[in-house]
Amino acid sequence: MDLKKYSKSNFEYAKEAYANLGVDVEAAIEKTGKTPVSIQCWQGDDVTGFESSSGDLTGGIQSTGNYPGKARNIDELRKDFELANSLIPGTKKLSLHAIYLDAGGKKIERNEIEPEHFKSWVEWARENGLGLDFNPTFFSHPLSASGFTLSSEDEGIRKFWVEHGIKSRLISEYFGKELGMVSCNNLWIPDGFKDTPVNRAKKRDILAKSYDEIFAVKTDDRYNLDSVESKVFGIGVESCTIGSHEFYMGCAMKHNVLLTLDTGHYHPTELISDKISSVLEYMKGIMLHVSRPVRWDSDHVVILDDELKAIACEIHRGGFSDRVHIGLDFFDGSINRIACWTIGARNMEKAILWAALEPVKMLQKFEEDEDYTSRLAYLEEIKTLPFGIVWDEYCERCGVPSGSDAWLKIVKQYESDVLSKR
Ligand code: RNT
Ligand code: ZN
Repeated sequence: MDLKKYSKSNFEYAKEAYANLGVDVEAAIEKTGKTPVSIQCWQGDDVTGFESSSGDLTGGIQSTGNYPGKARNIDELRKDFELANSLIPGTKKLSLHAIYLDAGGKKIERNEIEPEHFKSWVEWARENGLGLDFNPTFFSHPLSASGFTLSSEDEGIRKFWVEHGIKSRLISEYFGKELGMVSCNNLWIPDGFKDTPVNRAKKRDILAKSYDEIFAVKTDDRYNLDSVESKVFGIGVESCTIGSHEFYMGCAMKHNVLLTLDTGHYHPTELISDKISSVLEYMKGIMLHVSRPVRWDSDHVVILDDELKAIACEIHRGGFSDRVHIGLDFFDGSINRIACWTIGARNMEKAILWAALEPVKMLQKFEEDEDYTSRLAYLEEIKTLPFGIVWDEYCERCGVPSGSDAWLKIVKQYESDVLSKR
């Protein structure tokens, strides 16, 4: 798309079209630009990480494809992300996992990680105007090989992972303090059974005890917000996931932490968009892991589909922007990884803008009046409003290319100059 194709007068026309429905386009653009989107660092290297000796990806998750050019070290990952960052509009955070520590090649056990091992990330984030989020890594480790971490019956193993969980909370708090933007610390564990267990309760008791210990350490809510992530099943963990949705509903309530809703972690016909207002009725907040499951939790790149728009609309309609922390979670190794970041994150931004441009007041009034005919009529009509013109304007104001021709050219150039030489 040609950047100059849409003149100011086209934007004025789009503004008018929305204004006719009572929508303030300027306010929508401003709101979108201020809504943080947390982008997962692990898309850049297929969830490998940079521990001194990194092994296979385990825990029932998989990155498939071997597109050339994946980041092999911290420097490459940062350079790659900087490029993606320059192509994505809005306020952004980078979500780090513990395995992305910068320990100068020294072996640091997971239960020994400290803020100092992430100091260079903080400096880099500051230079790049990014916030940070954190994730303890409970997989890809010899002590997770049995399939159990925080729910392990081996007290030594369990304690090791409890310590890891506590350390991660302190690192997240450090991020928030340093960068002046709250950091979310997302706890996901792979624990579960391949085949039908006969003592689910015991494992869940152990897991609950582990969280009691992890959350007994207090952190400052202004800097760190913990979140717990459930899952329905993983590869090799098909019959029982210890940290199920119901388990974490209770856990999040008990410990007053956020609940992470990963869009790939439910049965295929369940909609995350419907869960948002339900969860927020009783809980203080949600962390989203926006992903795209294709037949399973496949973590495909997020596209601008109806459910993505519905998620953003639910946040906007409910006035939940301050309580829903939007994060992405996908990792596709079969196409250019910088393009994955760019496409997925731009789509999330598009959905946020789409939601901000919805004539919520008008639609909600129809519903209040039980005029469901008008509600449906307008929900359909707004699909053909000049959204693309507003999106282009938003991108331009953020100083990023508005069309895929422009950004793709830059990514392809980098691919031939840099990625193809790796
Ligand atoms: C796994 C969870 C988890 C991971 C990341 C890498 O199914 O979604 O969030 O994807 O921590
Ligand atoms: Zn996730």
